[in-house]
Amino acid sequence: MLGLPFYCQVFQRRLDGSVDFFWDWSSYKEGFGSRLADFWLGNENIHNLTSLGENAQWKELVDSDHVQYFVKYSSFQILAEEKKYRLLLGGFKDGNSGDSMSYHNLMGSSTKDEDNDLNKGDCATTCSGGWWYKNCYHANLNGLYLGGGGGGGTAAARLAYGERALLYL
Ligand SMILES: [Ca+2]
Repeated sequence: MLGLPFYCQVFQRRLDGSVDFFWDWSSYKEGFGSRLADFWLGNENIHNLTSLGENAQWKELVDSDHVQYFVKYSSFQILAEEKKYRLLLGGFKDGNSGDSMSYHNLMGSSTKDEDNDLNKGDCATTCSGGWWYKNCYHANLNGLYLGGGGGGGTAAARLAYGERALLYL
């Protein structure tokens, strides 16, 4: 299980794969799933949270084969919808998983009905998620849920798969 202090603001959780994460733009905007189980808080909510919180940090816990990987970035903001919920990530600060998110910095969000990536194709559809895809990803925590058994290789590579994960401020 992934545990964390109660005062953290969780904006993504995937523990049991009970919730489908392959949704369209409006679903990623509003959020989906259950706070009691797996969910995405919603890009609009995350935008509001991170634009108010000047000290917002991206923190990530991933459980792969029952090994926990943690990574933290010094700051985290996503811009408004008219900026396509662009990701502004500060520097890699701490963690045992390697840096797989910096690759996604400055990208707009992409969903299966809105392609804002740099790939000739459509990463969100190819990779079955909604994310700040580039060409396409180093981390894909909203992609297909593999239940902690997928990935393999290095910790950073494991983060590219849908493992048990928590993203929080
Ligand atoms: Ca594209």
